[in-house]
Amino acid sequence: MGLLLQPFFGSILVAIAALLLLLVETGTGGGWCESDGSKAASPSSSSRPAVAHLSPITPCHGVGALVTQELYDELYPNRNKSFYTYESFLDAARSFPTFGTQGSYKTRLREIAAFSAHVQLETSGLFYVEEIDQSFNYCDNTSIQYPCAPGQKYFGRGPLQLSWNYNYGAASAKVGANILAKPYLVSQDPVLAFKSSLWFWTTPSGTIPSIHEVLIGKWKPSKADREAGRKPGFGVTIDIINGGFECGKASPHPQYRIIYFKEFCKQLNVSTGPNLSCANMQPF
Ligand SMILES: *[C@@H]1O[C@H](CO)[C@@H](O)[C@H](O)[C@H]1NC(C)=O
Ligand SMILES: *[C@@H]1O[C@H](CO)[C@@H](O)[C@H](O)[C@H]1NC(C)=O
Ligand SMILES: *[C@@H]1O[C@H](CO)[C@@H](O)[C@H](O)[C@H]1NC(C)=O
Ligand SMILES: CC(=O)N[C@H]1CO[C@H](CO)[C@@H](O)[C@@H]1O
Repeated sequence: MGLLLQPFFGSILVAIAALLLLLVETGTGGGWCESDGSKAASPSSSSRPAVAHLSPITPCHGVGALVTQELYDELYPNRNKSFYTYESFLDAARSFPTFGTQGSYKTRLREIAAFSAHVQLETSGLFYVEEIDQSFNYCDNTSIQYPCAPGQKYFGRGPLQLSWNYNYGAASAKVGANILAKPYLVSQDPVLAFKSSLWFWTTPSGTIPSIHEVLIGKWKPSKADREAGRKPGFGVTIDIINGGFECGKASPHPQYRIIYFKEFCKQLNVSTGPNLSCANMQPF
């Protein structure tokens, strides 16, 4: 993924976001999660407001049962509110229904924490839509299956900053738009932006597992994985997302990803699990 390393944007926008949220919340309900009873479970006083409205009982199956609009705002207070809307998040998630919906309640929360951590590093918490430095074209011209379209650049776009022509190419059939031919569409449509990231999150590639299957405990390292030091845990999700630049070497980025992950786990009241670092893992 194209890298962005930006500090948190503490800002008065947060206050405005809260106001906007109040205005829209009544109309949106639980998105596609019509009979979501989790909001009703809100206790009124809690030292951890981020988890106060989460219920271990999820009467419907979408990720919206877990990530309510209220939690979405708490996880991404600095997001670009005219682009990364809650509705577009739910819309995109409908096409990738395993995201945040499999495993125990704690497992699902940990997946949201991991997603939020990577999103924090990649886009400063859904603030950026496109990579800041757009000078590099991320065109791997050895990809015969997904050749770069003339004049197009495949720098990071969307929540996880999808990069490289081969990713845009492989994602195209699954996100419902030819983003290999027109990568700029990803920055124009928030649903497409979320879809491109959720596609990456939930889709294995050859011997590389999906981040989703690592986090739900489905991935079992092969002999080659074990020899490469890859073990189940958050560390290997860094390897999947950007191992070539961040794993098996000294790099500041994975340390930030881990810091963010710990923060989000704390916010969601869930343990981080083992093997957080990829410093001793070879890149995929
Ligand atoms: C935020 O979204 C709006 C609307 O899509 C866009 O015009 C603006 O450039 C975005 N801001 C950033 C920092 O990407
Ligand atoms: C592929 O890219 C490399 C490096 O940018 C360049 O030297 C080479 O000529 C390109 N090959 C083709 C077939 O375009
Ligand atoms: C956090 O999790 C622990 C252990 O699962 C539980 O005992 C505690 O009540 C939770 N706290 C909140 C605020 O949800
Ligand atoms: C290096 C390291 O911390 N490895 C741990 C990864 O997680 C497994 C399962 O909990 C542990 O047994 C390893 O010690």
